[in-house]
Order: sequence, then C-alpha cells, then structure tokens
Amino acid sequence: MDCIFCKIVEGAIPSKKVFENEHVVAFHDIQPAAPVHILIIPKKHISSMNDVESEDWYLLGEIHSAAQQIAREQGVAETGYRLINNCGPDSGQVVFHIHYHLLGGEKLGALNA
Ligand code: IU
Repeated sequence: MDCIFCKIVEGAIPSKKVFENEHVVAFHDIQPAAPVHILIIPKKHISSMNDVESEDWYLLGEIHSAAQQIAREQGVAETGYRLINNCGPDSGQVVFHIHYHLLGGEKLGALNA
C-alpha cells in the first residue's frame, strides 16, 4: 500500500519520533502549525475516522493515552494544547492514514481557522 505514514511506521521514511509503543507512533509534523506540532497515529493502517471498525476503537484510546504523555513531555500539559483529527475533504485531510494533531506551545487561534 502506498501510504506515507505506513512508511514512517516501518522506518522506510525518516521522521522525528517522540513516542512509540506496540500500537502507536508519534512524530513531529514536517510543517509545524504551532511551536509544538506532533502527529499521533496508529501503526495499523486506517484511512480516516470514517473507517474505524469496532475492533479498532481501543486504538483511539491508545492515541489519547499517548497524547497525554507527549503533552507532558513537550511541556504543554499545563499551558494547554489541542488534539485534532481531520476527516474528509471539508476538514482538509490530506493524508489518508488516520492521525491526530497535537498542537500547543502558544495561544491557539479560533477552532475553525
Ligand atoms: P491532515 O490532517 O491530513 O491535513 O494533516 C496531514 C499532516 O501531515 C500535515 O500537517 C503535514 O504537514 C503532515 N505531514 C508530515 O508530517 N509528513 C509527511 O511526510 C507528510 C505530511 I506527506
């Protein structure tokens, strides 16, 4: 499958990883939209939120658990951060391997910016 995030999971494409466990990988976004901009993804290829099947819901818990740890490690747990999933064309999703953006490190703008 020609998926850039699967290649990052496999290590075939380099990334600046900040977290990895059995199910989840997190790495710096190559075009950061905030001082802290980490992408958190399941290792399993799931195209988008629309494609999460019942046996995969636990992966979203794993992602939130990773986000909690990463926010602490990146120093934004107390100042605040945002966890965003884009799903489909109107949201601006461009990579079709489900991912969450963890954004922080500054006062963030309007939710719909
Ligand atoms: P989106 O939610 O699908 O719009 O976000 C995709 C993000 O993936 C976007 O912020 C890109 O900068 C980021 N990204 C990346 O970090 N590394 C890559 O090789 C590619 C995209 I392609």
